[in-house]
Amino acid sequence: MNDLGRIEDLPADYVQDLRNVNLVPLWPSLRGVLPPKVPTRQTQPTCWAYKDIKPLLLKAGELTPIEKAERRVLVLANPGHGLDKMQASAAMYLGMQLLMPGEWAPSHRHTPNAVRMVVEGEGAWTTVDGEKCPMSRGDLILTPTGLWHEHGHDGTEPVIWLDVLDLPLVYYMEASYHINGDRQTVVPGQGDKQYARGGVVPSHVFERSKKAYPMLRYAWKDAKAALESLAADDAGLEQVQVTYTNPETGGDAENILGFYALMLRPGQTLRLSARSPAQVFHVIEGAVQAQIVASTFTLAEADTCCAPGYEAVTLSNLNTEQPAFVFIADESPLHRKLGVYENRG
Ligand code: GTQ
Repeated sequence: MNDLGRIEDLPADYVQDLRNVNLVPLWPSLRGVLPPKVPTRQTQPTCWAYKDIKPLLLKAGELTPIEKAERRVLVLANPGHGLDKMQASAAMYLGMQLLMPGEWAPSHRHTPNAVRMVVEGEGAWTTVDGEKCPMSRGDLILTPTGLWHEHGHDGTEPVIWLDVLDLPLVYYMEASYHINGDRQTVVPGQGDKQYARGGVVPSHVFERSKKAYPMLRYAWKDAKAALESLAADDAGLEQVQVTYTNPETGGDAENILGFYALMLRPGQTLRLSARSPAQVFHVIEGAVQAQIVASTFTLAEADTCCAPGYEAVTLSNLNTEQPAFVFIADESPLHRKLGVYENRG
């Protein structure tokens, strides 16, 4: 119930007098911008099936040459925000990108942060800040704010990956722009080789790396091995999950969005508490049911769904013999930095 005065309660000529000098009364809109107890969320539980995306993306490969697209991407848009806004949530953008054999997506850099989660195909690479990162299924590759990046493909089959960017937030901040560049010179050295084991980091002549992003590629084989080791170490551990971190600082891998890999034990049902950040779930291996508010999604491999913030999510591994593996992206680093992070249990 809105107990406050409405705009219609005011004389129309008074409202017009206000508007003529760029003023508006707060009280008719106060409950809209500060609703009681729970925020208004436009983010709707939404699921995107890979079986729907893949043929349409391959069709885009026929319809639009890479030179005409720069990045050949179909955006996973949340209808709650309006499809044209190209948002999965308030701060997250999702896209499925296709690179055909021999194609090259030219070098550029931009203010939004991105990551890529490789879905299908071998032989592609992304060069980030001079480091050539090979792309295999399940690998996570960072292209943080301001770093040059370009994609190429030396293989024989189409390569498809999921892009996750904080573009909606950076755009809303009126801080989103890009710069095009020349093909990068690849420099020797790979962060994932230098930081091959947790707990031991390179001491370059007793100076620790000053790179803001010392590790750009997180191989799936390593993240999966970490999850399996974590699960085996403690059979009672309910949430078998790892966070993709910056190995020098131990903090989140990027500044705005958080990235995690979750293992669901065979047949496991896991309730994730209601926290303020919105989340995205993408199945790397297995079959998973996701219950989000009033929606129940059955996710096969490479399927993706999103959940609004302030809602609990229940994930179930539909296979009783094999574990399932889920990539999660969320808005936690942003919420924590802004001091609005909540866990409501
Ligand atoms: O690959 O650099 O999905 O710049 C959107 C913007 C991918 C990219 C996207 C981009 C990229």
